[in-house]
Amino acid sequence: MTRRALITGITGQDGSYLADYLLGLGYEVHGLVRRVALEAPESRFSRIAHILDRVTLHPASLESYASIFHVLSKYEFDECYHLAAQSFVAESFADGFSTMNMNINGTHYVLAALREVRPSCRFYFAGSSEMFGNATEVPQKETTPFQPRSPYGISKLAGFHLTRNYRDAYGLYCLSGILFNHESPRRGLEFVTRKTTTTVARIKLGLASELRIGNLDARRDWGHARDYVRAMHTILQQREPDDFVIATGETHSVRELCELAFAEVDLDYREFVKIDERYYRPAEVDQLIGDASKARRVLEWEPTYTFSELIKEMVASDLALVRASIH
Ligand code: NAP
Ligand code: F7E
Repeated sequence: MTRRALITGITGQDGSYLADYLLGLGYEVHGLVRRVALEAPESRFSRIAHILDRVTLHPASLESYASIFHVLSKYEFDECYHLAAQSFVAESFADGFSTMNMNINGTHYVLAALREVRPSCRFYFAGSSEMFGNATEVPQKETTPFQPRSPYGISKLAGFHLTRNYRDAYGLYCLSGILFNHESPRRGLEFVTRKTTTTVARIKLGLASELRIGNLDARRDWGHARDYVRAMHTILQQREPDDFVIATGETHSVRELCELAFAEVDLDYREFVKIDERYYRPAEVDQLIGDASKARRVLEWEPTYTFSELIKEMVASDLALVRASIH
């Protein structure tokens, strides 16, 4: 029988790749979108334009329990991937209240509505390595204590605990993926990888002269979103619900990212990168590196992209996009 999945945040980077992946597996895919997305489809649907005729979209907001309840009552969903969130860490410092409201209450609304009308639907929560924050253990795994350093990290930790509590208290099949940074040509322009690769393309094609950036020494474990959505699906197919760290096990600095991205177009990053303190965070997470050995062992999950393949693909994609915008 055809399986039916609901993706909140289907218009985002992960939601769009997950929709591609689930359609490929023969799923009936539904997405929850903000009304504004329906009103400005050209820009808001750019990542799912190629599958719009194959997915069913429902207007709903993370701020409205009623809208979420309504969608969940209408269809018998087998799986729910809760990816919608205010996902930009820097923005969470600028407006911690909105981030908390959306990410904590939004998650609670989805869980509460599922419990009410679809208790048999499996639920995936998009947890984050930002929950580890100032980690006391290197590399970080499922048992590493959480020490979030941003309102975003705190909101994700609350969502993680809500998810665990619904599992323990009400017996729902619900779990969290604790995903380290994952990127792609569909990454939002504000995140450091995409900001770098798109600016590299603009510099190469004569449309920009510098890349203004913050902390070059921050280190992250960067994987490819395509690999990570595959992990989301596999996590939800296990007999018992359980939480998993998903990561590559490698860490690279923002400086290395810049060096690599500029080298792709035969430029020296030192000539173009300018430090701009506006991009420093009030509390930085200096380094993250994940230990995904449990996922490798239990899920047989492995990343297929290396860091340099990821950055190569992003630079090539941004060069093509910028070229197309010129002609
Ligand atoms: P993203 O590109 O920023 O996508 C976020 C999605 O959430 C978009 O579809 C957005 O809709 C939707 N959304 C935001 N506020 C909403 C609201 N009030 N009501 C309904 N929808 C709302 O994020 P992503 O990179 O795909 O990440 C997916 C999830 O994984 C997020 O929860 C993120 O926090 C988490 N995560 C990401 C990473 C990573 O490295 N990418 C790592 C760990 C965890 P619009 O298109 O309308 O804005
Ligand atoms: O920053 C440093 C910045 O914004 C990465 C989200 O998907 O992954 C993402 O969160 C690092 C930080 O991602 C700039 O200070 C330097 O140390 O690309 P980012 P993030 O904050 O790691 C986690 C796992 C999530 O869950 C989130 O949803 O790069 N950095 N200079 C900069 N960052 C940005 N954005 N811009 C700069 O100019």
